[in-house]
Amino acid sequence: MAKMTAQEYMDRESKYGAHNYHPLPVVLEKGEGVYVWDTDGKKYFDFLSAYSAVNQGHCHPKIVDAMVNQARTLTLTSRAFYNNVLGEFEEYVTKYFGYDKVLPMNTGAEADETALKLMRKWGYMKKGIPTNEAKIICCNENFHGRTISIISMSTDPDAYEGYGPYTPGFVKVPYNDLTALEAELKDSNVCGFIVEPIQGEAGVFVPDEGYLTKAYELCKKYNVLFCADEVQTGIARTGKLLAVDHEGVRPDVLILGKAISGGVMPVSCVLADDDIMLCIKPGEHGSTFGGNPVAAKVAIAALEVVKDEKLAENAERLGKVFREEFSGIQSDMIELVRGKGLLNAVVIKPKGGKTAWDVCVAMKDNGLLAKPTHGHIIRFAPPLTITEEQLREAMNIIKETFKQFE
Ligand code: IF1
Repeated sequence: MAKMTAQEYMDRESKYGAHNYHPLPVVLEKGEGVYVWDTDGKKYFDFLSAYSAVNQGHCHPKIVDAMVNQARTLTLTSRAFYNNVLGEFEEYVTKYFGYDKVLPMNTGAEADETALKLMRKWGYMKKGIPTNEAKIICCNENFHGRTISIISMSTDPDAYEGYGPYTPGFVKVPYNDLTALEAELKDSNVCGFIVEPIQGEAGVFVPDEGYLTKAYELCKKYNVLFCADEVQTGIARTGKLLAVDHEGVRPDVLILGKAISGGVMPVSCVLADDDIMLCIKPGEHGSTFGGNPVAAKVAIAALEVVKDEKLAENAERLGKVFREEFSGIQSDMIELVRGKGLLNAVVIKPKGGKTAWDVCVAMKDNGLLAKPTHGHIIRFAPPLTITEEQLREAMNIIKETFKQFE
């Protein structure tokens, strides 16, 4: 059978798949390290890394081997029974991040939902908040996932419009605004504050130095749990193991996802100490696949790769190279570049009717994949395994592309 054309692949998705995305017109077939190939054999730098799920590079052999070996042995027991692998993961990941306990889930949204439930439980059982009165503070322009309760926190109409009625009990405050945060923390019914250490989807908003530290201190002052959603910023992406490590803040509740599996399958989890985590009793929360043996082995391998290959250090060093090189590009379409480690974004000024989308399509034609967010921002997030030589080659593609719009 003759190979399908790229258009035929795209048409088939459009015919049989829900239209809940508008992908860049490229059909990928293979991934290895920082590269992906399309169905016509064209090679690209992947500068999205599946929204920071592929920090260890595509199809990392150590992670894939861990997956295949366990998949041939025992894939799923459910939590109705014990198995020999879940405890190994639980011990490894709690020691790796320095917490008493872990609650394993699958997607980032499920881990966020778990964190919301955990903070409410703690609020009732330990803070004495009256039943069904618990409130959680969240930030404007947040992104924590796509479930009904999570979009009830959202200020982005694309995320929440048409999905009401919304879950009550969320109080929104401006991001990076300690005064607004403290004003709401004074409400004794507040059990938690959930925050992205850097707002990814909003366009890589890095808060002021000290914001996370002061926010944490305010939470302690008012006996409120500080919850960091590190689904996108965690696992070495910003140049430290966790983005909160830049300020030495230790969240009461830590949410991980995406690259905790190296992008080979959905793995997520919530970490907390006993006085919080043990508020959830047997039978009060769970998931069929949460912490399954394959996920457990994959996550251990993915986290070992982060340490063995010093991915945080690499992200820290090459992130600086990226931002320096980018600030040297002469283009009146580039408004500014911002980010931390290898989580960066460029704000694009439309020119002659050309937008960030057009730049991304042109970069695609030149062999580099990235995607705009919120119309005029392009996120650049390559796998953290990228070498300096590969980064500079990618930078040349980006520079050449912007020249095409002069
Ligand atoms: C999409 C971006 C969006 C996340 C944070 C939880 C989740 C995410 C901080 C939920 C997921 C993904 C979702 C994906 C695109 C991407 C994303 F911010 F990374 F760019 F959408 F905003 N917390 N982010 O970033 O994790 O349930 O997806 O495993 O929905 O289009 P998930």
